[in-house]
Order: sequence, then C-alpha cells, then structure tokens
Amino acid sequence: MRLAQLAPDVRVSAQNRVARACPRMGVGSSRRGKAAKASAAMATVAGLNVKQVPTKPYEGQKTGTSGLRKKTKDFMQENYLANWIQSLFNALGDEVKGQSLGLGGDGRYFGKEAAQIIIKLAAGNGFKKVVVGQDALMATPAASAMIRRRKLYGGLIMSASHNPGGPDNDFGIKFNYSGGEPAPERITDKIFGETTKVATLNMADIPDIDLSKVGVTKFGDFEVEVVDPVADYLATLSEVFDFGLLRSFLARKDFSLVFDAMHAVTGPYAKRILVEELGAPASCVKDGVPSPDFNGGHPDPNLTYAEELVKIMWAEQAPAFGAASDGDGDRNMILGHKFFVNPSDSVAIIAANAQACIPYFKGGLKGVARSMPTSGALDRVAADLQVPFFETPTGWKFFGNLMDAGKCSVCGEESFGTGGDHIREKDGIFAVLSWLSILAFANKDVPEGGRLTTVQDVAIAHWKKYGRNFFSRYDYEECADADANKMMDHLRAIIAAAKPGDKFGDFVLATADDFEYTDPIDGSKASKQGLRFIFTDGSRIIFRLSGTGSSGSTIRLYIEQYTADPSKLMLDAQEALAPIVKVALEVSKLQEFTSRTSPTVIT
Ligand code: VG1
Ligand code: CO
Repeated sequence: MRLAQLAPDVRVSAQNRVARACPRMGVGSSRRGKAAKASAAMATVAGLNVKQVPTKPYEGQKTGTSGLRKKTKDFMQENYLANWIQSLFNALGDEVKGQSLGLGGDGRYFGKEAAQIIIKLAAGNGFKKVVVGQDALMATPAASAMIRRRKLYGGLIMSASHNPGGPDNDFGIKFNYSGGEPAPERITDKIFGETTKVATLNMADIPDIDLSKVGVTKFGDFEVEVVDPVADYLATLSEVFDFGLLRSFLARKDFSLVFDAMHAVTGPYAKRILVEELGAPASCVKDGVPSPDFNGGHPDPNLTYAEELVKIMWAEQAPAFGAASDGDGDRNMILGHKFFVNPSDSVAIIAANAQACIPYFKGGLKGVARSMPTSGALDRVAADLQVPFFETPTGWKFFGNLMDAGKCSVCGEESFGTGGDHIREKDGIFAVLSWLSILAFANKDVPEGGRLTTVQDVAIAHWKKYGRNFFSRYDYEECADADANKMMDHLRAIIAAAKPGDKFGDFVLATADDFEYTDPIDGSKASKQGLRFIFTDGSRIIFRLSGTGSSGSTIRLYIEQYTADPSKLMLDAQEALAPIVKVALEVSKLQEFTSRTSPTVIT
C-alpha cells in the first residue's frame, strides 16, 4: 500500500518510522493550513521520545448514547481519532500517568489502524501499559470483563456496535472506566469540551505493534500486551453460570441450537464458549468469522436484519433455540421455534428465573433496572420478588452507578440489551447462557426423547403468571433532521397543553412529559430523555430521537400495552397494539412531518 492511500493518521505513524531513521528530521502534521508547516516538538515521557504534533479541533466530536459514532471516512481524516483520544486524556488529566489501559474493538474496518494510533497516544500521555486484544478484537462485554479482572484504569472500545461497518459506513470509539462501565455524562461532556480546543497530540515515537501475536512488547518503561480476547470474559462467565449443567443440557440429542454471529465479533467467542467449553457442535455457529464490513450486512440482531436466522428458526424443521448478537457482542436476540422473545420480556424472564437457574444469582437479586422505553414486564417481576426497581434513561451508562452501589443485579433495554452486574456492559452471550440455563433447569428431569420445555413455553408460563406487556418499537431511520425535530417540537407543544383525563382515541391520559432522571447514587441529572404519554390503563407511547446514528435522524416510537386477560395472552403483538399505534401516529403527525408511510424496522 502506498503511503498516500493510508488513513492520514496512519500516515503520521508511518512518518514516525521515517523520523526514527532520521532523528533530526522534524515531522509535523500535514493537515489544514498552518499546522502543515509546524514541526512537532519532542519531549520525553517514561523514557520514550514523544512527538508533540500540532493539531486543530474538529467540530461535532460529541458522544451520543454510546460513544462517538461517525462515518468511517470522518474517523479516517487526519488526526480525527487522535484528537478525540487526546481530548479524552486531557479530560482525565494527570490521573492517567502510570496507568494501564485496555483496548479492543469489534473487528470493523479501520480498527487495526485505529489501535496503532491509540497505543502511540497512550504511551505519549504517560500510560505505562496497554492491554490489547489479539488482532485488535474485543467484544464490548469482554472489554468490560477484562478491565474488571485486570483492574485496569479503563479501556477503549473501537466499535459502532450494531451500525454497519466498512469504508462507507460507521466507526466508533468509547471509553469505559475502571469498573468496566461506560463513561458517565460528566466525563463525556468534559471530553467534548476538550475536543473544541485540542491543540497538541502527544504521540510516542514507537513503531506499530504486531497485534497478530499474543505477547508483550516493551519500549522504555511502556509496554503493550497483546492478549487472547476471549480468556478473561470466559473466566468471568464460568463464575456466573453452571457450565456443567449447560454442558449436559447441550449434549442432549433432542436439543439443538444455532448462534448467528452476523460476521461480527462474537464468532470467536461463540466457538470458544458454546463449542469448545460447552460441547455444542461447531456447526451451531453461523457466520462466525469476523469481517471488517460484516460481510456487507447490518449486524443488528433483530427480526429485520437477522433475517437469515429468522428463516432458519421459522422453518418446519428448526433448532430448538436460536440466538444472534450484534457487531460488538453486547446485544442479543433470543428465538424459539417460530417464536420471538421480545427483549423487554427477556430481561423480565431472566430476572424471574435468575435465582433458581444461575449460580451467580443464587443469593437473590439486589434489585433490577430497565431503560425508560423498555416495557414494564420487569417492574412486575421486581414487585413479585420484592426487590428495588429502577427506571433509567436509554443507554447502558446509567446502570453502572446502581450496580456499583449494590442495588442492581439484572438490567435490560428493549433494544436487545440484557446484562448482569458480573460486568458493566450489556452482554449478548450472557443472555444466551441465561436462556440456556433456564431451559436446562426446566428440562433437567425430562428424559431424553420426552417433551422438552421450549422457549415459547417459558415465555407463556411467564405471561400466565405476570400478565403480558405487549411491546413494539418502530424505527424510522435516516429521516431529515429538520423533519424529525419539527415532529418532536410539535409533540412537546402537545405535552405542554395536555391534562390528565384528556382523551387520545380510546385512551385516557394519566400523564405526559419529557423523561428526566436523577441518579439515586450521585444525584446527577439527565433531562430530555424521551417524550412519553402514559395512559390510565398503563399503556404508553414514547418518542425519542436516536443518539447512535451517524447521519440524519432516526425516530424511535415505542408502544406498550398491558393485559392480564388469559384469552389475550397469545395475540400477535402487532395486532394487539394496532389501536394504540394508530393513536401514536395521529398525535405525532409522523407521516405528515417525515413523509414516511412505514417504519424501516419494526421490533
Ligand atoms: C440505541 C438503543 C439503546 C442502546 C444504544 C447502544 O441507542 O436504543 O438502548 O443502549 O443503542 O447500543 P439510540 O440512542 O440509538 O436509541 V449498542 O449495542 O449499539 O452500543
Ligand atoms: Co452493541
């Protein structure tokens, strides 16, 4: 590859090599205007030469629901990634000196180049060590586990999660703290502040690291350790689950499963954990080789984008259990034969069964939490178990404080996110092993060839006990920003004028607001977290704009309605929700504002 074809930031590191050969030659940033002519000054940090590369801020480096996500091409602009990383280190200040940093990503395009840039900046800013996954790979939950097990200062995750990858799609970066939790807003706000004034990049003058081999490389007092990206995570999961029980369940000839890694990061994890550790046949892992562009797909495990898995599970002859996870392995979709487990139900079902089926929770749950748009199914389990319950804004970063304070054991989001306090990220394989544990437990006395309790049986039994919260989410992806904002303003005006008792179709308003959250642990506030209409029968309609997209606005409409009527439990969710969906579309004038007649994704 010629130098000119490389990403500009990579060019800087290639130039570093030139600089080593000719130590007196000044190597400056070649970007934008005057900076191009400036030479990088040299400093010494921990026995390393560090170039102080002049840079200029980029606009809009503000993190959203989960880190900074932009088009890959944006990230490949000269110093774009480096600016954000330097801003993060500036925000953290002297605290980072002498610390160890974790690093890894979901294998998407530009990840390996990005890792080299991050390693040089970490060294140049005084970290003593970077622990990086082999080939720059590390699933998000695995990064969280590694940070916790190795007591790292924090970690950087290179991922845009469920967003498509490749040169024409998305890249992303996220910082997690020492508990393994996504940085809270007070830190992300500070990083953003730094991005608006970053002027110098502290780049250690070290060569690129060979990330393909496990091992330690030292430069002065700084070292890089390339690690197996599965090991720490596997160790954590083996402390959570009864692997013996799972092994004997998966050995049954009358049970079979398929796990769709969607060409994303969980392929190697599924092979190690499901196949090598738990004995499932290798053929159960579908699309298990990570690809830089997810084979051209959209690595979002839902009924729309995981259509191949859906086809397998809806065939007459199908495995008993199907699951998929997303780009970075934190999301999950659980399927039975011709049966979809809504993620809001999934977290409720896992919570209800955790104590009996999962050894890590055998002492009972400390509490449970869900994001605001997630259905109230979990609330009913919390009431039944008599454990504390919390409702947080969308995004995993709000669960960490609750878990650190010992107030939450299991939590989830409607967006295919499920987790426990074994780590501080949502965890796709945790959800899969939780479901397999529930099935193993339910079937432990069923002789081989007998009638196995299925995924659907588990869900129906749950609804019979608690009632069913019908739930659906409509996504209108990539709407024009102005149209989406106008619709939200229109809804805000309606909320301002609304009174309890107002009628919306057949639904009577109990309350309407823009969701606000005060963290019960540190008192921090998050406002404007979603417009909600709650009706007297407990039904809800909620509108939010996505904070993870990289172009245009994605409108999310969440709809929920509860029934305890046994004759209605088995209704199709879309049928059951049709009247309230109609109300949502009428009140929002969504079609008028966006000219969209149907959503791009229905969950
Ligand atoms: C979406 C989901 C949210 C999730 C976030 C990150 O955010 O709604 O629940 O935590 O993605 O998930 P938004 O702002 O687009 O609605 V992951 O797996 O993509 O990091
Ligand atoms: Co994800």
